[in-house]
Amino acid sequence: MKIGFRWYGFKDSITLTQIRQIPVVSTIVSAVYSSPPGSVWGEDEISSMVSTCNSHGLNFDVVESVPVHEDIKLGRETKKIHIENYKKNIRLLARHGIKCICYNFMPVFDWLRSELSVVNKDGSNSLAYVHENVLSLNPLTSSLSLPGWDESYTKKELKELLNAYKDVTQEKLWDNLSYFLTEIIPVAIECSINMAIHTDDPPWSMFGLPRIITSVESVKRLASIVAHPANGITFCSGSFGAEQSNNLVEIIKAGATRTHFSHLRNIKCSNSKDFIETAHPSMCGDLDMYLLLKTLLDNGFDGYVRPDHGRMIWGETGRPGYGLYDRALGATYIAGLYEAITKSRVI
Ligand code: DNO
Repeated sequence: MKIGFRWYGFKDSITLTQIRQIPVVSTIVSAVYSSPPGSVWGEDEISSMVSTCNSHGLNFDVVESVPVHEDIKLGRETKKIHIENYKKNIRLLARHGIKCICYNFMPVFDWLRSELSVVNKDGSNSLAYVHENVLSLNPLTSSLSLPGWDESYTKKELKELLNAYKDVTQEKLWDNLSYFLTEIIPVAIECSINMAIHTDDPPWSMFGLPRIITSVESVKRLASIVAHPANGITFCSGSFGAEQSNNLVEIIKAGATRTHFSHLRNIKCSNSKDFIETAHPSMCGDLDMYLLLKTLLDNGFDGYVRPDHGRMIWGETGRPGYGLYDRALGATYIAGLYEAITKSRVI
């Protein structure tokens, strides 16, 4: 298992020098952010990211994410061009030593929180999700913005896009995902790249848009579309954990041979859908992080892990969820769990 840290590229205010000083982190998780979804990434940029990471004593092994163009998720005829570009990106990234590509299949929006800085008792800030506030949120007028959202759309384009999804049921979205995977997984196999679909975050539909990577059934169904380990998942504890009927241990076991990447973070749920992101340790939230990591390892997990979002602590400000300090604490906590779990096996 290798511990990674997300870095938002050369424009990130958090530097590779800082990341290098987190004692347990060896891998950078990043992406080319200057290319629009659906396009072929610039080889020069990939190569300079790889060499800059290497010169800081880090490896650039995991891409999060190569975004999937909406035309693919919508199953439009133009999907073919974007799928060809996706294949080119897989080949390009493999040539530069990338081992794992994380992606998601959530229509229009990536992860969602309604509150970006809830003040905790200790004075730190957390991201939170309040379902009632989300229900009253209109994506066409809201100014909410989260890292990972494609904000290149005009309001008119966004309206058209939301409209285009009116006929896309969950089943239709599964069909479109199947088509995509059947096309790209053979290329990933040929290039020895593991594809790892991220859990929908949170794992339920919103704004009338379908979401399908939400449960143990989803993991099984995903795995059956192309029966090869390269067709894998990113197990995200905080995303699956937000749905309280999900049994995370069962999900890990079901996805064991397909889990190449794991996002570990903790949450505290306050009613059926509301939750707040907490510090990583088990005692700070509802999730038993020891049990989750132990189940992953006991079931053969040997992929990449990264601390997921962190709170803002010690007066830090920055990209929601992606400050330095709390994520660094998360990384060392994960390393501590890993040491305890693996040593207790041989002693
Ligand atoms: C949230 C992240 C997600 C993730 C994408 C993967 O912080 O885990 O934005 O990167 O959904 O495609």
